[in-house]
Amino acid sequence: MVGRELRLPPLPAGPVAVLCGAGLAAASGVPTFRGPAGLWRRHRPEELATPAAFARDPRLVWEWYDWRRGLIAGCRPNAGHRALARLAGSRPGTTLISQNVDGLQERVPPARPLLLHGSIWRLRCAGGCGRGEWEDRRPRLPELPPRCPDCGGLARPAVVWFGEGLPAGSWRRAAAAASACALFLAVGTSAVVQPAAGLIDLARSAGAVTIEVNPEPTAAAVDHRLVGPAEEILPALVAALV
Ligand code: BV8
Ligand code: ZN
Repeated sequence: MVGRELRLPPLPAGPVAVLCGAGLAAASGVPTFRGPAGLWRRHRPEELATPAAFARDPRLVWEWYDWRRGLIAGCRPNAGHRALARLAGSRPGTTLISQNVDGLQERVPPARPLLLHGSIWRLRCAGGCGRGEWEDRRPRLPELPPRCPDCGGLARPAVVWFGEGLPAGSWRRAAAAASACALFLAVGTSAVVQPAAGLIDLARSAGAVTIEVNPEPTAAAVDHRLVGPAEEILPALVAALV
């Protein structure tokens, strides 16, 4: 912590679960959803990240994702991602749970976060021809909207849109981790989007110590708030946890 000593609350022994939000990637240059830079051509994410928006104008939705993919391709993991990777690699029983689709945490081994909302680097067939998801890491796609290689129908980003259910396996494992942890960290999330934000309450009701890491206090009911940027707080917090 440059200039300011970080005062940490008592940290329990036992498993740790971490819920990561867009704020974790802010220092890498990825715009958050509800921050000033969250707008694209005057559209809010909640308007574009929906099945209805895609059905209405798949090209517009794909232009937004293609722009984000191009932007994220130029971003690198930051000290916050590296601290969480250190935690995952050094403290047994650590579970990283991410709402982010940017793929940045996955670039810092050994962290393999549970992806609640999918990945912007994966696509799937929107026509339901049965082809499984596939990865495409090209920063800008040659054709918008992209097509399914098997049936030639529309492809869609393999992310969870508003109104869609979360991947059952990831959700089940995330809820299990939140219910069994001794310490739950909510990092860089406005704790607005459900059911992800509900993991904080689940952990707290199961007896975990809950800590929020965010420059802006949120409405989340937590035991402690470490007010500041994740890229500064997490290295010091993880040093006290491993
Ligand atoms: C579901 C993938 C049911 C896409 C995302 C009314 C109508 C319809 C639905 C609802 C409704 N009311 C509630 C709902 C449910 C809805 C919801 O929660 N809506 C919200 C807006 C109220 N949820 C859903 O629809 C979910 N599905 O409920 O389905 C169902 C069940 C079974 C079967 C069928 C259906 C699906 C939600 C998933 C949506 N997809 N992403 C894409 O990315 O394109 S959500 C999106 O928001 C991102 O994933 C993002 O990560 C996530 C959460 O946002 P945050 O991460 O918290 O980011 P945010 O910008 O909000 O905040 C950033 C924070 O960082 C701030 O607090 C800031 O202070 C802080 N920060 C800034 N800098 C830093 C920092 N912190 C630390 N360090 C820094 N340096
Ligand atoms: Zn197909």
